[in-house]
Formats: sequence, C-alpha cells, structure tokens
Amino acid sequence: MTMTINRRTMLIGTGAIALGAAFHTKARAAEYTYKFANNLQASHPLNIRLNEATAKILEETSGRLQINVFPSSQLGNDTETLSQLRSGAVEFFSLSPLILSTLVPNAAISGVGFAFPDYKSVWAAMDGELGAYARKQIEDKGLVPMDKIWDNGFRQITSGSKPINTPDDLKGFKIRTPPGQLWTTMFQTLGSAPATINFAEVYTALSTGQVDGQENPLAIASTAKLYEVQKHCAITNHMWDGFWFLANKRAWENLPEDIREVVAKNLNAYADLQRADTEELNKTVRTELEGLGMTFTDPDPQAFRQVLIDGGFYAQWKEKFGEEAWTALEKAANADLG
Ligand code: X2X
Repeated sequence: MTMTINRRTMLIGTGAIALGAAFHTKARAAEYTYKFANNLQASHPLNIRLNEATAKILEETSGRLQINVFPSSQLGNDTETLSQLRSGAVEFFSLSPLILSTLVPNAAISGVGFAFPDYKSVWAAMDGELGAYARKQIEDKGLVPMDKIWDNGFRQITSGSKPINTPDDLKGFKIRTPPGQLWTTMFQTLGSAPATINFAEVYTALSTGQVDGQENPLAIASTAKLYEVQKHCAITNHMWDGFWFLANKRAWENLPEDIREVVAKNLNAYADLQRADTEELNKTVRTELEGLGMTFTDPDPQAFRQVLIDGGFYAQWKEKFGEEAWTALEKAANADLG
C-alpha cells in the first residue's frame, strides 16, 4: 500500500518532468545519424529486414544511433555510392561481392559461375573460410564488412525478344551485366554481348531497348517490376550473389564500442532472417511472374557450364584469383572447378 502511494505520488510529482524528458528524447537528434544506401526496392526482403534491424539498433542504443535507410539507389548508383562509402559521405552500403571487386579484386571469388550447387553450400562457404578470406580482402582496402553476408540469390537470365533454351541462344545477345569484370568475361565467354550498366539504370535500359536482357534473381525481377519490360526467363542458376554489409571505417570507429556491438549483432542476426525470406521468395515468385505474363524455360545448366569450360573461363579466372582464393573456393564448393 505504502509502496503504491509512494509510487503514485512520485509519478504525479515527476509527471511534468517525465513528459518534458520524453518530448526531449523524441525531438532530440540522435547522437549519431548515419546513412545506409542500397540499390534494391523498399519491398525487397533486404530492405524489409534492414528496416527492422535499424529500428532495433535505435532502440537498443537508447536512441543514440539512428541509421536512415535509402533504398532504390536514391543516393546514387552503385559505382557512385561505393565512392561515397569510401569518402564517408555514406556510412553504410550493401554491395555485391562482384561489384565490390572493382575495388577489391578477389572479393568476387564467391561469384564464379556455377560454383555452388545449392544454398546449403553457399552459407557454409560464406559463413566459413571463403567468407573470412573475402572479408580480409575487404578490410585490407579500408572498409569494414559485417560478418554475415545477406542474400541476393541465384541469378537467372531474362529477355525481351526470345526465350533462352540453350547456350546458342545467347550468341550475340545484348545483355546488361552489373559493373564487375567477372560478369563481363562470363557473358563474353558465353558468346553474348554484355553491356555494363548500374542497377539504377536497368529498368530504363530494358524499356528503351538499349539491351535485350539482364540477369538477376527472381526476387528482383518481381520487386523491381522487371516483368513489365521482360517477357522470358531462363532458370539458369548461373551464379549465386549476395550483399556484403559495409561500413566506412572512420564512421565505424567513431562509434563507441558498445554501439558497434549492437550494430554488428543486429545486422548479423537479421541476415539470417533475410536469407530465409529471400530464399523463399526466389522459390515461390515464379508463379507470380507467370501470372504477370512471363514465360519460363528450364535449360540444362551443364550446357552453359561446358561452354565456359571450353572457352577457358575457369582457367583464366583461376590465374587471376590466384592459388589461395581458388583453392578456398574449390574447397567450399567441394568441386574441381578446373
Ligand atoms: O545490379 C544488380 O543486378 C543486382 C541488384 O543484382 C546487384 O546489386 C548485383
């Protein structure tokens, strides 16, 4: 009873102050306000889970760190945003290992064509030695990668003019590929005519006919509405792709240790949820895309892989990546890649 009265009295007594404090907390800018840029639509699982993670980070740092997410390349295309990340104009950025290879050449190792047969081997590799190798390469270039890579998915080829059934159908095919030498060489070896275009410009490039096709996981064909400008899709699963979560080093080190821990803990924990969502979406969205008018083909991936072998793709990249990276990849993929 006494307790209740005391507490009640106290609450009444401090009511005005408490209200003032609450208002103050709301109105006050966070101690640290950071930007997180990415190239995906707000509806993609990456952004949905990232928004949950940043809300959690705000809460667990008692409002000290506010991370504002900028989806859809709002702050610039990937090439521009990578330089902003390096200069510190942007504090966080999620980027494909292959695009990152424009700065960190061997980060692309996880994107070698047809290396991973399934998600199980992908996550074992990226949470294991291959991922650790890539993160070390990234750190050596002065960026801070979070431990867990987020999922983009296995990539499929879409086209506007014709269905792709065999590697022959790729001969002379004008296809958009993201910035990154591995992509360009892969599609050149397949006999097509790749054009390097940032994701921010892909929808326009397809709708104006600058290119006839592109390649991306189905979750992106859906969330970026590529079905509006692409008619066909070939399930090639020609490479797995993910998003390293990267921080500018100075911005990262400016955060007190306890805040850094909260950020890393949450971005890594939400990676697991995002991986599950994206894998599920990539599996189920085909039906939705068919409903929206896309037609699908299921070519034999081995045929495409053989063209890459015969064209010296693996031999060339084994030499470029070097023994250490290549051995790590073969070990992770449990395969002799040539
Ligand atoms: O640019 C692409 O195609 C995308 C969205 O998949 C990447 O970020 C690599």
